[in-house]
Amino acid sequence: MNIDCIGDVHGCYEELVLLLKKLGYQKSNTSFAHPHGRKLAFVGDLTDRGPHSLKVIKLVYSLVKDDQAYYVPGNHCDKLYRFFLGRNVQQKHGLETTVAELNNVSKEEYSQIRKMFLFLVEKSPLYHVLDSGNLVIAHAGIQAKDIGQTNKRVKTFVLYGDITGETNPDGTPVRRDWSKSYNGRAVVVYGHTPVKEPRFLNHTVNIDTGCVFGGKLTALRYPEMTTVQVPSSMPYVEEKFRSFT
Ligand SMILES: [Mn+2]
Repeated sequence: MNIDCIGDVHGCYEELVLLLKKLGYQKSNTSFAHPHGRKLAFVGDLTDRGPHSLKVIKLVYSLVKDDQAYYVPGNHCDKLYRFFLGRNVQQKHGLETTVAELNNVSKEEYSQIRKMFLFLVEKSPLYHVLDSGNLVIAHAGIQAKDIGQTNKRVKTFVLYGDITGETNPDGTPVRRDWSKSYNGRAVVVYGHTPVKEPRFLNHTVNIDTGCVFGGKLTALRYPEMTTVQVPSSMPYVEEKFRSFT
């Protein structure tokens, strides 16, 4: 099973198309396909902050519908999902940019995009277990003992990471480095925490290289375990990147 895993896109549509082309995907109707039958896997956070969230939703919807891609939701996807369901969610931390795009399309297009996004979230698992259990795609990661489980605690972990409930001085949630103690045999590919370069540790790979913060959009080729990247067109925001010691 050959899969190209894609990090957090956050509305960076142009970078995504460039990355798909660089990976060898070719345009077919509304989506893309690989001549050697490779598949894509998105680690979630398709929207918010970047310039073209709606185009990213449409493209990933087409890819998933055509069985060219796997998708798992991220915390931003979960919030947009609840927005589309009419729940009272705060339009901040990037959601406001996606809502602004939605306010600029016709009623017909709005309901079309809403349907596409509900399909994506409702038809996808919280995390994907692929290649006979050798590969797991989870937005913020998952602990080995939780693979196969889907309770509320696992959902929070998969969407938000190993949070303590405390906040850093800058207001961001404190996140523990779960990958440091990951002891599973399956390779866990995840995103959520922007890093300057893909981070390989204990059979885990963080491929969120902060495209929306001016970093790069990264793909991890599985099982080759090599990366392919395109630079971001967004302004660089140094403080958004996490460094590990
Ligand atoms: Mn993200």
